[in-house]
Amino acid sequence: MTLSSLVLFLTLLVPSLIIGGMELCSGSAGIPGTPGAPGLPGRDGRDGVKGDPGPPGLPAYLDEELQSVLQDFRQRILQSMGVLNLQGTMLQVGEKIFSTNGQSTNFQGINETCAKAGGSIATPRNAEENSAIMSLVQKYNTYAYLGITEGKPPGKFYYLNGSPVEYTNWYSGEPAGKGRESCVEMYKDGTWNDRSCLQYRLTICEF
Ligand code: MAN
Ligand code: CA
Repeated sequence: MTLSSLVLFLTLLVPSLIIGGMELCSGSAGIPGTPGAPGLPGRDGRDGVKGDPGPPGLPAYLDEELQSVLQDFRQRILQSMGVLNLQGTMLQVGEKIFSTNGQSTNFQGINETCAKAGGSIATPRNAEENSAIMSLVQKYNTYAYLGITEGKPPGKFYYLNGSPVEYTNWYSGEPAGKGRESCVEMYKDGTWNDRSCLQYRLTICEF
């Protein structure tokens, strides 16, 4: 028996090896562990193909269920408008509605209040709208700021959307602030004065 076949013989006979001075005993395979937890959901797939068209619908005016829902909406809206009109806090001029909460604050506060309510600060575009705002100023006996501010050059005024004012109703001699008065207040007679934006003025919004 050669030396190499002796080594092979011993290796097969004795299932132990010595590696780097550490003795490892080989045994039979253990029982498999329990399966791992499920993974995270995958990403959304791509959109599927467009479906077939649905069955033909009724024209809206023949759809009784739809018509009854619309009638209920109409009834509810008319009820709410009746209540607001009676309270006198709402004034309709054409498509526009002016309303006040009766509170006074500075120009920035008024803009925030109106935006939160889903509207914007009252901005008269013609004499009729100006009169509606004036009636609220008179009722609450408090001047109101309008949605108009001074831009460049000083003495030139713009709507809050940046376009130059068209309709105006300045008090005689106004605007006279020449860059020192950047907001516009309405007096009780409906005329306008350019004024610092930090006064407390009546909150009137338009919707
Ligand atoms: C007077 C006028 C106005 C001006 C105010 C400011 O009423 O000069 O033009 O805006 O004072 O207090
Ligand atoms: Ca002024």
